[in-house]
Amino acid sequence: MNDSEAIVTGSIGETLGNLLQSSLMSDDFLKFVQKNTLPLDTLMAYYRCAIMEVETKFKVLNEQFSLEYDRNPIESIKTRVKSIEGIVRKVRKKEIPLTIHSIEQNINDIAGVRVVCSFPEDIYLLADCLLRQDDVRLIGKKDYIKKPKPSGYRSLHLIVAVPIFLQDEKREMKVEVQLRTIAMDFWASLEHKVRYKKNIPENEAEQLAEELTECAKISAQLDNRMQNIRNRLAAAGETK
Ligand code: 0O2
Repeated sequence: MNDSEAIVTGSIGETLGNLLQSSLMSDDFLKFVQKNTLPLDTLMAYYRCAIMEVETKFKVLNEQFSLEYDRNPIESIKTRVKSIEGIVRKVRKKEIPLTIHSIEQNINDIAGVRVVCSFPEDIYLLADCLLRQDDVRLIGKKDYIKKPKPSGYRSLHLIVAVPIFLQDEKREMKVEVQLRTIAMDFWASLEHKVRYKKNIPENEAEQLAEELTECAKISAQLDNRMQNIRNRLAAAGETK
């Protein structure tokens, strides 16, 4: 057991465990964690540093493309650190021990970077450029573009480890990178709203899910057609 694990399995860890067992996901619980758990705060700061590293890598690539080819493959980059509540939910879902060590080992998406592109081919181009960098280690890849989820969800997910450089230490941190087109992002944000909307009658929820699956197919077709147009323009020497 490492130092940070020892701290959380002490009195704070015990209390967290009890609160979890009794399903107390209250504000008090969250405040308590934020106020008392220094190792968690430190870990979250490390994840924020890792996000900065990865976000900068994408910004650099975008800048280079802009100089070299006069176009920006990236429309926007969104980043987030998973909330403590989200982490606790994942701990419960995965049935892993509630320790700092286990959270760091088993939860891969505490640090999240979402890169939104206009065209599907840019997703793979950017993913390749990122993974070729010698300080980026690929841990896992899920290609929901080639194989969409049954809901219709599409995106390319990479779990990477990147180093962060602290005062006396180099530390490898995991970051989940989600790459998607504007159309995929639009779809996912609407689907997310529907998914978490409570009080929708069951048959209405089913119809909405069907409608969303249909929209996902249409948006995939749109992505492909727009890509095709861009490729034809490039072939005609109008763009790269
Ligand atoms: P949030 O708040 O977006 O972070 P894992 O344990 O992480 O390996 P998991 O959770 O099945 O297993 O990973 P997966 O399938 O790669 O998906 C993780 C994230 O992808 C989700 O994060 C969503 O952001 C997104 N995602 C996956 N499937 C869907 C979907 O059907 N619809 C939408 N809108 N988003 C999806 P979280 O953990 O849900 O939360």
